[in-house]
Amino acid sequence: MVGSARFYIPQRRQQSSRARGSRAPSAAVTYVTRGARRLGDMARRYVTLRILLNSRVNLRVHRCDRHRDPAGSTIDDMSISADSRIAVVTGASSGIGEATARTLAAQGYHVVVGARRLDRLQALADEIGGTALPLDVTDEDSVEAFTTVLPRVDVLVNNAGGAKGLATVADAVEDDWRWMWETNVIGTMRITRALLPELIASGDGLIVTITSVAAFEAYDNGAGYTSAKHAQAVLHRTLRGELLGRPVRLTEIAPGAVETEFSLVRFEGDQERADKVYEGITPLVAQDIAEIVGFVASRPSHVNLDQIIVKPRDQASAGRFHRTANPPK
Ligand code: 8X3
Repeated sequence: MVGSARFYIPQRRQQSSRARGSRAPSAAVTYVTRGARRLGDMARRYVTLRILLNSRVNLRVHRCDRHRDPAGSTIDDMSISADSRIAVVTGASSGIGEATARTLAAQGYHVVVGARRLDRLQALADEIGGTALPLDVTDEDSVEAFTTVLPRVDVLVNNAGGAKGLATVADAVEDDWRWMWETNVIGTMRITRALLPELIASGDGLIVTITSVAAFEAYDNGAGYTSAKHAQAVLHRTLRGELLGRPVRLTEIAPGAVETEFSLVRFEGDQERADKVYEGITPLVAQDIAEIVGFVASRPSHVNLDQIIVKPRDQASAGRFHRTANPPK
C-alpha cells in the first residue's frame, strides 16, 4: 500500500532560462536538457499516478549536491495520502508562515513548508505531519528544486518577504533595496510562475499573497519596502485578471503591525528598536493572519475574497498609532 519513487531532479523548464534572458543553449545542451526534462516529466507523471492509485505514496526525494542542506543530509520523505489537498507555504520557518502552516494542516491540508532555516522548518513539518523543503525564493535554482518535486498544489501562500532598513531615498542603501525587491517581488513571481500549472490543474486552486499596508501607502523612510510591496501586490492583482476563467482564486492579505520577527529583521537584530514598533499598542499576532488565511481557504470555490486589509485597532494607517502606557495584551 506504500509506493516509493526515487528520482533525480532534472531541469524543469527550458523556458525559465529563456525568460531570464540567457543566451541560446548549444545543440548538446539542448539535447541533454530535453532528455532530462522528459525524464522529469515521466517522474512527475509516475508520482501523480501513484497518488491516484495508492492510498498512500511515499516520495523519497534525492537532490543534487547544490540543493542539499549544509549538513549534507538527505531530504525527508513526503508522505501524502491520496485524497490530500496540498498547500504550499513560503517563509514558513517563523511568524505568519509558521502559524499559517499549522492552521491549514488543522484544516486537513498536507502542508509543504519552505524556508531557508531547515532545522526550524523540519520541527514544524514533524509537528503538523507536513513536508519541509529548503527554499530560498531569491535563488532561481532553489525555487526550481522546490517546485519540481511537488506532485500537486491546491493552495499557495506567498508569505516569504520582509523589510531591511528604514532610510530616506536620499540615503537609500542599494543592497537593502535589492534584497527587498528580490525577496518580495521577484521571489513571489518565481514561485507563483512555477506553480501556476499545478494550481490550475488542481481544478480549484488558491493563491494567497501576504502583502502589507505598505502595498497601499507610502511612508517616509520606507520607500524600499513600500515600493517592493506595491510591486508585489500589483503582480498578484494582475494575476486576478490573467487567470479569469481558470479555476484559481486569488486573495491579497495586507496586514499592518504584526508582532513577529519582521522588525527584528528590518533592524538587523536590534531588539530594542524592534520592540519600539509595537510599544504602547496591542499589535496583531501571526495567528490573527493565519486564521484569515484559513477562512479564505475554507470558502466555497465560487467565492473570491480579493483583498483583505487588517490592522490592529490601535493603528489607523501605516504610520499612525494610538499608543498608551499599558495597552491590553
Ligand atoms: C509591515 C507593516 O507598517 O511596518 O508590513 O510597513 S509596516
